[in-house]
Formats: sequence, structure tokens, C-alpha cells
Amino acid sequence: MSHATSPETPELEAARREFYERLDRHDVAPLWAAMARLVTAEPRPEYVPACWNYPRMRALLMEAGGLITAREAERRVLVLENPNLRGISQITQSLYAGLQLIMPGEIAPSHRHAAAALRLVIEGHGAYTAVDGERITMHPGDFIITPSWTFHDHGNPGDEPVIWLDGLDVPIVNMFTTSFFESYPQETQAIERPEGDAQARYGAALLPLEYTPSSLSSPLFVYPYSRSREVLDRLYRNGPLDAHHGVKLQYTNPATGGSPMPTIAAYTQFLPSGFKSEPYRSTDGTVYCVVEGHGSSRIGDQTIPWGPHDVFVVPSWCQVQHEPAEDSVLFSFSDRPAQKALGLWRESRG
Ligand code: GTQ
Repeated sequence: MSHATSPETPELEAARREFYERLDRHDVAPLWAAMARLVTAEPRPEYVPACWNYPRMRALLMEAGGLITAREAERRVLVLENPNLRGISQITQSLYAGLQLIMPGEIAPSHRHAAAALRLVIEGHGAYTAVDGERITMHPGDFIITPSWTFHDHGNPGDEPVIWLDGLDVPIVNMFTTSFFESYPQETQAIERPEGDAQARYGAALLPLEYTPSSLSSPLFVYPYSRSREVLDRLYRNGPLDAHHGVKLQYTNPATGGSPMPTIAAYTQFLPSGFKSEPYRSTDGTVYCVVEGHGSSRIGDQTIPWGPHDVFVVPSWCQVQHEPAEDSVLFSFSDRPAQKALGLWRESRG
């Protein structure tokens, strides 16, 4: 390859240059000039570590609340754009993230799309998301899914603004050119089952008799924070603590044990005061949202401080170490199940 870039004679160099120009006119290019950037020895993310400060984001969201209605916007969302991927609505090269606000009395109309979405409720009470015929009341810390092609609408019949983090696999869907979108004929979808039906049917370590999954996604749409917080607390007390992750759990599809949706995995983790995690990296670039606590994370060669509801991103194969300044809970999501399904995922401890 060095031969290709340093020809032996000026005649050869000129001949090559003339050849490459002719190739170019035929929509052809020499692999040997592209090989090193095309097939890299290890992941080379084009996006960077970054953090979005929640108090600043909240103020901007509230401003948006005075400038556009949820109905007019369809979704009133501030998209978290990776500083190195501006203008293409990506927080990593495979994931989208945004902060959504719904004001008291508002409705975000029902629609469905090929892209799968998750929500992490950040603040406010009294709003709901309806998914596939069932309404879910949102509480801070709750993890909610809206799988691919399920109708979903949001409403806030309460009296407080409600804000949540959206995570979607839009860049994956668009990479495959498989995007579809459809509006529901009415503003809100028909309610077919009472609230709590899915939780009772699938969320109690029980399943309907001889249940066979009819989709690749979890039939359970909400994973309440009250339950996961209690589990984190109990597992912390019972130990042991994982040196790289503290107490870290993955949300699952109760019918399969797999991830709640085929493209995105989500995690919750407890980092006790005084703990410092050992260096870790994996190929799934990961979006974190601080549920509780303050601290900082060393991401590559940067130290990023974080507080409640801040969102930060750890790029693929970038070493991370978390250092909480008090007992902290981090929610995170990544495209790990998609990578695993394709045999690509790797991790390294140390
Ligand atoms: O709530 O349905 O942040 O469709 C982006 C696209 C949220 C949603 C987003 C969406 C939604």
C-alpha cells in the first residue's frame, strides 16, 4: 500500500494520476486509496463524547412551549445532536435522542412509524402515552417503549409540564432505507384495554397460557421506576458490586428474555457514593441519562461532570469510567441487540 502512495518515478506518478481521473469519470475509484479509512483496525466513530446540561435544556424546552403547540409541532422535541454530526438528527451514528415537552391540556397526535422509540420520563406527573390500544401514565424514571409500527400518542390531562427523553433507532431504519410513517385517522387512538392490562398480563413473571410472542418487541410497554429502583437498592445491599458497572441491569422482554425491542437495549445502573468504576469499553455507543445523583465520567480523554437529568454520550469503543459524587442512578440505551444479532458486538474490560 505504501508503494501505491509513493510511486518510484515521476512518470509512474503522472500515469496513476491520469488513470484515477479517468476512473473518476466512470464512477469508479481505486480501493487501495480508500482501504485504510474503509476497513479500520478498530472502531473509529465520527461522533464525539458530549453532554447536554438539563437545566439549560429545560429552559430552552419551556421557551419552545411558548412558541409552538404540541399539535402544530406534532412532537415538541429538541433533538440532541452530536456536536460532530450536526444537522442530521443523530446523537450517535445509529441512534436519535431528543427531549420532549408536553404542556398541560396538550395532545401529541397519534401516529406510527417503522422506527422504534423509547422514553425515559424525566419530570412531571399526569401525562400519558398510549401504545397499541393501552394508555400508560408516566412517572419520573419510568422506561416506556413504543415498538416499530405501533400507534402512539401522548397527552397531558394534568396541570404540570411533563418532559421525557426520546430514544429512537431512526438512523438504523434510514440506513436500511426502511422508513414508513402513517398518521392515525383521529387525534388519539382507540383505547382497547384498561390501563395496567399489559402489566398484569406480562409484567408479573407470569404469561398468558401457552403464550407465543407475535412480535419481536416486548408486550410490556412500561417498566416503572418504583420497581427498578427497589431492585437496584436491594441488589446493592446484597452485593457484589461489579467493578466496571456497579449494579447494572438490562431491561428485558418478559416473553423472551431478550431486549425490549430488537434494535435498542436499555439499562439501569446504581453507582454508590465513593465508587469509581474500572475502565470499560464496548462497540455500542451509549446514551446515558442521569436519573438521580451527581458525579462525573471519564470518557476517552475527557472528564464530563453530570447532574440530575443530564444526557451524555459515550462513543463506540471509547473507554468510560464513572465516578459518582453521591449515590447515583444512570439510565442508558444503545443499539447492542442489533450489533449482537449481526455478530458484531465486542466489549473490553480493563
Ligand atoms: O413521540 O412519537 O422524539 O415520532 C421523534 C419522533 C418522538 C414520538 C421523537 C417521534 C416521537
